[in-house]
Amino acid sequence: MKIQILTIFPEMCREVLGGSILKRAQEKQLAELEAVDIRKWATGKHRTTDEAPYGGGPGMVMKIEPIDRALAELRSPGSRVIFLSPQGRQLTHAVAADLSRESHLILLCGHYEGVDQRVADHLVDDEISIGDYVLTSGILPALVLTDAVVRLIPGVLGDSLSAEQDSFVAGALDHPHYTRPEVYRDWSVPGVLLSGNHGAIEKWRKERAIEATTSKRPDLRQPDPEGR
Ligand code: 9D3
Repeated sequence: MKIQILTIFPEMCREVLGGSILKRAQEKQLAELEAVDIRKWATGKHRTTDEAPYGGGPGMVMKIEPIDRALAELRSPGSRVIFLSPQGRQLTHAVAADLSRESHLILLCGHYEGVDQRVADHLVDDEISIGDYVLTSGILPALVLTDAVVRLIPGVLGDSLSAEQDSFVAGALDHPHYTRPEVYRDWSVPGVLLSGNHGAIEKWRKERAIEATTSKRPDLRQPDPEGR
């Protein structure tokens, strides 16, 4: 899968795209991740990408022409252009899973007060937000979306991890995890985890996961196969 992040601050993305899981995905040739500078398609002496809003008011608005030219050049037959915007549908695990099956994503980031409305109305295929809080730009949302999508591409994580995650992660919280020491101050590790009884450990983990979900995130609770 190819993901291109279209922004006026490509440097801000490159650091994140070159680290950890995202780096490994690229080394394994499962993903090609690129930050692309909108300014490349800006014209004039000052390569302007933004101007004052029609109708007045504070701040600047990103111009449509450089974005249109950029998208015309970057789009491919199977590409999906996603505008990161506070007005988009919210990113969830299900949306990320859907996007992980695409072959080419172009993620358009807004900056300043916003982007000329004609971009959202005529030039993009999809509009996505990462949640109801105000950020300063669409860059972090584009990186969040990239991270959530790339880790779902088959082969990027270990196979055991990915199989588990499909049936589980989207619908419930994880069970608690412990490592050494067995006792720290007077806080001890639950005895069942030291018992060597794998059946009992599996049962304990399932129960703790359900318990955590019910008490902390009841909205995520999904009925078990027996409908409870
Ligand atoms: C300060 C201007 N705001 C008026 C209430 C509008 C506004 C413009 C631009 C708010 C945020 C932004 C920058 N944010 C994004 O581009 C963005 C975003 C976000 O802020 N929160 C969650 N998801 C996203 S996706 C893109």
